Amino acid sequence: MSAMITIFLTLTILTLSLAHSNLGSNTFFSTYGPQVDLPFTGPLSFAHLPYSKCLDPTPTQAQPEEFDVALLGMPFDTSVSYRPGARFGPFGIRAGSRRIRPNRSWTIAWGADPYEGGRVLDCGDVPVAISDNALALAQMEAAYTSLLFHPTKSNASYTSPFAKDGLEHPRIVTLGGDHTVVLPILRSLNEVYGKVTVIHFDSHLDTWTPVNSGVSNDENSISAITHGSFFWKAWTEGLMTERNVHAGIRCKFSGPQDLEHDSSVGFALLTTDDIDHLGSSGIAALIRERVGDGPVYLSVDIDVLDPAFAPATGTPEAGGWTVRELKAILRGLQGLNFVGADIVEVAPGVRYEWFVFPASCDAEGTAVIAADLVHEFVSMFLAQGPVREARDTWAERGWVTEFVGNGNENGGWARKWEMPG
Ligand SMILES: [Mn+2]
Repeated sequence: MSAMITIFLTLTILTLSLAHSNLGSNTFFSTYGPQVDLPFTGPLSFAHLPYSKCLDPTPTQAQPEEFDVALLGMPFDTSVSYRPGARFGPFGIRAGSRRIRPNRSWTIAWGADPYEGGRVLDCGDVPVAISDNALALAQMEAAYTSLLFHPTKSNASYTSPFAKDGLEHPRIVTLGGDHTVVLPILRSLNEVYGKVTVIHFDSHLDTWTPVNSGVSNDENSISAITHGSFFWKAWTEGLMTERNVHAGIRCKFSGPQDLEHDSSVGFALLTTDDIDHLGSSGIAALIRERVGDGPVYLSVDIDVLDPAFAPATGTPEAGGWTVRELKAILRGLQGLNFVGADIVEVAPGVRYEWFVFPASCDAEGTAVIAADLVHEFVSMFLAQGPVREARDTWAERGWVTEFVGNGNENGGWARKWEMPG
């Protein structure tokens, strides 16, 4: 019996090696070229970027150990006031990014592909404790700090002018997770930059005190730290300047005293409805004026958008901005001194249709939007110049553009593009 097995194994090995040697030069590579990722193939990293477990002493991928921008998932959702599920945010955002790829990410607005040159790396997720929030916060802070002190890839000096040690530190785009993840992030940033100014897109204030909002009667307890109180906590710890700003606020309050308290912890406020008077550019201009030229941290809660666009989130609020409006405002912030950014409260698990009918479900739509916003953050962080319009690109290429106005002094809004014949 064992002789038969030996013969069988020998024949099998012979057959396999013959099959291999018969390939000759007729390999997949020689016939079809590199093993590229299609939108629907490959392992799950953000935008098909290289993926590395950057928190390990020996990263899983030997090659891309240096980066200028890192993506880091924080799948933490155990301090929410309503629906949990944001622990699936990093997975969902990566899945929503599948149609973004290096070499297929050039946009008119930025005039560049931010993934060109290998400066962006997906560093995976922080393994967070699921039954101990104090431990989870410590883990997220340690992870963020580990990446902050990672060497950068290029010689550019985006962050060194603001760093206490005068060195260049990478910028991290965090994939949440519920909004509480910003507290360990601000604690970590404080080590490098001191106080930072926060630009906070959200339908909610997130500055509520735990006692007044009824989530805890002990301000010093870990139970006091939730996704609705973390900015209050960050303020008490001296992590933020007095020039912070909320944009897109429209939730329901306990009364005007919530707004007074918000103002007392360093925030100014732009409501969702302000866009009707100011427009996207007016909103961006006020934000810029407010935050000034120091180090700025950008935090975007997906629920700043209307639930018509992004329903897969834990505490949806009706009457929000469109994706296009939010992107226009974000682009208006180009040139500020961002030291980091996040997209939080993406909870694709809220709608389980993802796995049943992905083409039309709410979870996928929300995740596609979140991934697109991450692409905007990365593009803005690595942009070489101001945001562009199509006519800038056409002009560079020698193509003719013509304004067709309505004759008034504003010159008219319709534009006629004459393509080369
Ligand atoms: Mn919110």
